[in-house]
Amino acid sequence: MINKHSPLPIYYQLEQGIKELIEKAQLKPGDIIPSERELAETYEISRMTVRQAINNLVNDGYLVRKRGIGTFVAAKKIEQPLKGLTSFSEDMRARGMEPGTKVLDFQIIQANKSLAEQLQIHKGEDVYEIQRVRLADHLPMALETSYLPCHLVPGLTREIVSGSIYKFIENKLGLKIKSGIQVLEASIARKIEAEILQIKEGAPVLLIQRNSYLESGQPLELVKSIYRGDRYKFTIEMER
Ligand code: 16G
Repeated sequence: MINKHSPLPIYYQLEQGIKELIEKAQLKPGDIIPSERELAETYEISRMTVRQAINNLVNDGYLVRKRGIGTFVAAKKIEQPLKGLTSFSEDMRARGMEPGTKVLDFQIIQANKSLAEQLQIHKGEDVYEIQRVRLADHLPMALETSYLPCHLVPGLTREIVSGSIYKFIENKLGLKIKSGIQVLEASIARKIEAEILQIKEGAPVLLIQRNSYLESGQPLELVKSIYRGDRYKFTIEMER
């Protein structure tokens, strides 16, 4: 796994080597990794170098450290195709996982200038502001803040948003959510976000903004989400 004559740093070679074993399923989720000392002895490298490789793999979500027990191969990341305009609840169910939602905030606010522009409504109009933690099999995956014009989604309650908003809009209101634009950006978790998502402050996250539209072209929602970088990866299918 390690070539001391390679121009690549040793920590990097070890990191790539372990990653490859995980990707080839020679190391499986839940498997324990040899200790720092054992790895250092096996490859005749320093413990500092081993620690650097392991730290990077922990940050990237390939390994998890359990204090006092050891370091283990993490559960596989959720691979989300960026294709259909699906909801979180649908995505999780499609994978056989149980979607969950913790509502942190549900209130009606008056749109400021920028919100009014994005939702194509007048400044001061009522908008739902909803903050939810989205869970998969009881584990927090994303923190989502949604804004929807009240007049488009009458009767929305805290109880409804603890389930699926899209289901309510489509099945109860009979509206068709037609299209969306999504922007993805890399970032790191701030303290409060890290606490909510149960990750370390400074851990990598993906910021996603979705603007979605009804058949009429009217903007339905503006959603800003923070996804755990250690649990999620996104795939895009392309043709040429
Ligand atoms: C997804 C959408 C979000 C939408 C939500 C509805 C992304 C990045 N965001 O989380 O825009 O509001 O699904 O989910 O995919 P729900 O129907 O389960 O409430």
